[in-house]
Amino acid sequence: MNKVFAAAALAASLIAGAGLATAGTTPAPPNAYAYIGYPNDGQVVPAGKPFKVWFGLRYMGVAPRGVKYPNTGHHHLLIDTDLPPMDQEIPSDRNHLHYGAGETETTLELPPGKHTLQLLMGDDKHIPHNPPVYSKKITITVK
Ligand SMILES: [Cu+2]
Repeated sequence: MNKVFAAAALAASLIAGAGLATAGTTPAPPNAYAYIGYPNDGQVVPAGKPFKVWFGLRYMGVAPRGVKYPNTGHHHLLIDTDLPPMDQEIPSDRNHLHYGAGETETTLELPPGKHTLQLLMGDDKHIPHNPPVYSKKITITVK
């Protein structure tokens, strides 16, 4: 086999492999994006008091879990954690909250200190879309 061709084939298979590992199979509009409408990045919220978190989403819709409808998904709020693997079901634990009823806001109470919040959309099976739709990670201080 021609060496150049072999190298190109290897590169192509590596790219295909990387593509598979970085997203689920449900398509999302390429311009869709999520954002946290409240609180703001760097905001200080009072301790011992629940606060609202607003989920923002553009160019995509919200549907409850289990509902497969084009260009929709449901919100997940990631607290004090990084993005999970993009080709697997989003974990469900105290750091990964699912809003499977189609909620677009929630009320949180967090212990004093710095915390990070980030939104990640999931499809009907809680798997991120392709391309994945997630917000910027913000940091807030509870005190
Ligand atoms: Cu979910």
